[in-house]
Amino acid sequence: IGAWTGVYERTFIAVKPDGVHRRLVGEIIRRFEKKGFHLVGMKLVQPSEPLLKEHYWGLRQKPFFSGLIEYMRSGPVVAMVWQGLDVVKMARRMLGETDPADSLPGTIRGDFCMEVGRNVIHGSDSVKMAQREISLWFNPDELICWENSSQPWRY
Ligand code: 3AN
Repeated sequence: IGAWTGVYERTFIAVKPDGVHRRLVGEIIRRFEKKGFHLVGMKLVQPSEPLLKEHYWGLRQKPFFSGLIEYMRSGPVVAMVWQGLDVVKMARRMLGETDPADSLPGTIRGDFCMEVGRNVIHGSDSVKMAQREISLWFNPDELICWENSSQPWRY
């Protein structure tokens, strides 16, 4: 019963254009599903420049900022919200480090990419950032609220 009564976090995960192009969407979803997290929102989007600039606002001073925005605009992105116990931190561990070279085998970046500028996936780095990113990418009515279901385990 405990597993259903805790306060669940939500995190924002996005398969970046290189991940979509390389057909890694299914593999990534599979990993999050098998871990036990609940998918509460998902869409394929071509992100606009203003959206991406807002998303990466904290990196606006970095020398790679314009290249990052260009890369993120190069194709559709699969935007998702995953929910579960400690999901923000655990998802970051599943992703690996920002630089794939520092990412262990078994992590998504460790298994599927080589370059920091083409690192396949995004995941929120804190609960606060997750809330900000979820509200930036999703409308509330695009998210499913499993807690309100009479049988929350049947999702
Ligand atoms: P993370 O995505 O692991 O949270 P951030 O937030 O520091 O890492 O960086 C956001 C994104 O910016 C990275 N996923 C990567 O695509 C890009 N990036 C970060 N550092 C560099 C870098 N040194 N050169 C090129 N791109 C970078």
